[in-house]
Amino acid sequence: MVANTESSRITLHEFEAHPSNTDVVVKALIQDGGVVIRNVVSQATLDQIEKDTRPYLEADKPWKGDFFPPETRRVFGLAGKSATFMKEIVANGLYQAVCDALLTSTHYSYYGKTLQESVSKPQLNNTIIFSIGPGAKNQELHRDDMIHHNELRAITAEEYEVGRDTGIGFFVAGKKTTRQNGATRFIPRSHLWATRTEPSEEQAVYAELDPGDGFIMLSSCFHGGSANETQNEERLVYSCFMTKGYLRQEENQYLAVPLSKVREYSVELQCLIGYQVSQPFLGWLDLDDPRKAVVGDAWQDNRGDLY
Ligand SMILES: O=C(O)CCC(=O)C(=O)O
Ligand SMILES: [Fe+2]
Repeated sequence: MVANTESSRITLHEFEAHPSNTDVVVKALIQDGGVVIRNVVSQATLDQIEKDTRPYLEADKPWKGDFFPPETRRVFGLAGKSATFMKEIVANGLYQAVCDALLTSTHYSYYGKTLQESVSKPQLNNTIIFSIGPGAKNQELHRDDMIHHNELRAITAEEYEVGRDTGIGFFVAGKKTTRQNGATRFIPRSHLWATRTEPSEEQAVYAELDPGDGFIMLSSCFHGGSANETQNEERLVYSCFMTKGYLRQEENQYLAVPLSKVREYSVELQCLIGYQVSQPFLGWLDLDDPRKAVVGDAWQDNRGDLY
């Protein structure tokens, strides 16, 4: 993937989807803001996710307003609709390790004379499938961290500090994505810009992916879904974002996902969906861990972990 202007001739890094690549992916993200990940999921996994979600995609209606072109269809609330999406994409080992490295927050505050350490782990921000149909126009370039009012100053990659980004996205191709059919385009290194810097289309590159490949991107990067100039190809992308544990989730997981579905997941996935406390004291239920609601009567008091 190469930028199409002289000024931003950048070749993006590509890595295999293995957790042993966490450090190199983190480094590449700090440098470029986005990185291609090869072989995230198999065709069989893509088929299963499509089987789980195609009916919802078909039932979706055109967007009112101009954030999405009318030819785009979406599915949300994937935790309640496709366990395969959750286990194979959201919980992907490399993606989660990268999110842990860049979105975990550790805060120190005195309780009397004791300096108390509080750790806030990343949580799921949203889950969306994007199907861009033939004839769709470009979605405008935007930064997804606008949702968290993330006002940033311009820096160099060397000055990047963990904590600057409020989210990290993962876009996995359900079908081959090309420049012609509407691949996600993004501006490399725009995560280093001040927030109020105007983007220009000439700086964008296209995340062209084979089915099952993925693209990890910092939320502060300018990007957008692209025009589908083909006659009959669907641009299908399975996406999710993670965010910091102390920020509000973009997609309200507590309303989007029935508790009966949450109960079917591993403890790790339940925590990612939002059934965990962000230390100190954020998100409690009866001053206890919110997993209490998932576990029910068998719950053992876990109040000590709030703080
Ligand atoms: O469809 C895409 O490739 C990206 C969509 C997007 O960026 C958004 O809806 O925020
Ligand atoms: Fe976006």
